[in-house]
Amino acid sequence: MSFPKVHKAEFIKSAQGVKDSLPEDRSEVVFMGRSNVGKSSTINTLTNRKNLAKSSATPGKTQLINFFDVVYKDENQEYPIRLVDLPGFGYAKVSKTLKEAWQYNLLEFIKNRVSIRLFVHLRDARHPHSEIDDDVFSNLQKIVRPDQKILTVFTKIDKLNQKERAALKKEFPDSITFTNLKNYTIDPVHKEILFTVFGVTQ
Ligand SMILES: Nc1nc2c(ncn2[C@@H]2O[C@H](COP(=O)(O)OP(=O)(O)OP(=O)(O)O)[C@@H](O)[C@H]2O)c(=O)[nH]1
Ligand SMILES: [Mg+2]
Repeated sequence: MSFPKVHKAEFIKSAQGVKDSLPEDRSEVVFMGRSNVGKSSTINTLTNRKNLAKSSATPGKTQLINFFDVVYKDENQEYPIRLVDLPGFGYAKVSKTLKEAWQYNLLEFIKNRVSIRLFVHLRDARHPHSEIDDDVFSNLQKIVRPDQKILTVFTKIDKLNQKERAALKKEFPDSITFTNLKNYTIDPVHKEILFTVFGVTQ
């Protein structure tokens, strides 16, 4: 049997918070991380689509919660999931009021949404000890439920040399190291999604 592949991917909706989000009718994989770390790009790489999620060199591009419905498929079966692109945290150029409103909305969202099964925490491979990411990770650990998992993905490893990549892997053995540039495989992330949500192994 071959491993399930992305068969369909479509943008469904943008929301501001819990209230205007989609009904919780599909298992969700949430992408979170600092602004500009590569959340939207990673969703595009995963779905093999150039512009499904809007990515930009300007931090703060994603300002709403964006939902994408994705269907994996193998010979026998379809595996429907939902990918959720969250606004990045740590973006300095918005007003304090807007920042606080976002933080409140995002926290409400990740805490209360029962459909979330996997938190993908993206971190910049060049700054593996960033304090804000350490805070996010420990706060996630406090709220994660038994049916949920946190996956750390280090992005932008194209910016590291071989020695630095090996050191990163050694220090964070449970993480996935990855780049959206060049032909680097994103299969480990697909595998983690399919295993966590559907128990698919292979
Ligand atoms: N070198 C390198 N650049 C990347 C990688 N992934 C994304 N980028 C670039 O980083 C910038 C930000 O990428 P986005 O995917 O928009 O980042 P984001 O986390 O969605 O940002 P916000 O929506 O602002 O929170 C873009 O210029 C991307 O082309 C990567 O793996 N390596
Ligand atoms: Mg984005």
